[in-house]
Amino acid sequence: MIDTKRHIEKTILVCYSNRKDRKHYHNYESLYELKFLAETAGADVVKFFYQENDTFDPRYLIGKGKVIEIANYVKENSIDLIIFENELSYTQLRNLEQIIKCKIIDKSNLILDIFASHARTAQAKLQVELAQLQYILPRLTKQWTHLSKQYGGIGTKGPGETQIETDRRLIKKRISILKEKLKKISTQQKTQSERRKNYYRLAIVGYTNSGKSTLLNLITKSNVLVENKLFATLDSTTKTLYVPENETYTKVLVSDTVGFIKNLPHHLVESFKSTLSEVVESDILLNVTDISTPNFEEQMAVVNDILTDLNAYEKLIINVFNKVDLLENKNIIESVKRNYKNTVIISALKKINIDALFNEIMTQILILKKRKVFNISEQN
Ligand SMILES: Nc1nc2c(ncn2[C@@H]2O[C@H](COP(=O)(O)OP(=O)(O)OP(=O)(O)O)[C@@H](O)[C@H]2O)c(=O)[nH]1
Ligand SMILES: [Mg+2]
Repeated sequence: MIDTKRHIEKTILVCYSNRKDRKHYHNYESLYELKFLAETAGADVVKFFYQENDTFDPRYLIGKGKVIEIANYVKENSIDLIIFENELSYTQLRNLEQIIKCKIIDKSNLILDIFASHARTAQAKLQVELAQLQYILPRLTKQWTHLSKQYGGIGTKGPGETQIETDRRLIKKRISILKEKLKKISTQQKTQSERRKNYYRLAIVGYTNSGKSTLLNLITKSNVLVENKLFATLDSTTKTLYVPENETYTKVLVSDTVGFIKNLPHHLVESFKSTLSEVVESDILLNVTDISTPNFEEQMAVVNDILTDLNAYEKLIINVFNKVDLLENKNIIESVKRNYKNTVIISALKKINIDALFNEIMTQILILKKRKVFNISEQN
């Protein structure tokens, strides 16, 4: 029988941290998230390399000694793939590959790969292809093309096999075609969103794997894909929720959205802006955080930055702290209640405290209704 399973790549992870530069400071914990990402893409992670200092070596990013240490490890342990937490310039990549005889990719490349394999709808596929081409364009060299042909697996998927990337001109042309196509889809979506204007709209946002889709399924009795993987959801799905109010119901449209992550590649955020229009057009955001993660506050900061970038930070926000069933240190509950507004602490999986969430949604809708009445009377 033919073994159709793809060769699982034996992988090591490398993270460089600069103590003097906040933007390039990464703690050791970052490697665990990178490991989860790599495993989501099907890699077998066997070792971490972490280096922290005050000045980076522009030739390799990490120090030469570290490069040699990694090169020896790769040779002795038959490593197939190295993934860097940090973004590498073309020159650094080339210099590293001259010493370490192994395929090297960075986190942006890895995330693009995961997005490529999770994209289902035409829009998501176009968005991912656009982001991939924009990533490849400045890195396009003989060596890259050579690598993409030579290796299968992580870091070489997507438009890799075609001849496209051998020619910058063709890539640029393809980029403009993709942009045109995406523009058309986004015009169609605008018509759709006009129709939705009569309803209150709620968008579920948050860090990847925080439980957004689980929550959508629970509150709207739906069945969208839930997985213990990063970026299970790439497209926004919209479902209807009827929120009880006195004797009647208020119809609310609820959208699930793509999750966020630290250092999400810039091109990817740009390409996904039309998918994220759900966030921009919504009235209320359900900001879902996995409270059981030790670095949940760091994750919230990442989400806040992206919301600010989308101009969505001023919206009514309900801070939903999820996975309370996994939380060991219960003191954290009191501290989040103190530190954040409009807080609900739930478990979407174990259905804990969901009534409180509905109450909070209703409270926010009443605030919106009052605002609307106020705006109308102001205009008259
Ligand atoms: N223990 C526990 N697990 C949960 C809870 N909510 C979600 N999960 C699990 O967390 C994992 C991720 O859930 P999803 O709903 O797919 O998360 P998501 O935020 O939509 O993830 P992406 O779409 O990948 O960004 C799944 O394995 C869920 O079963 C919860 O309240 N408690
Ligand atoms: Mg999801």
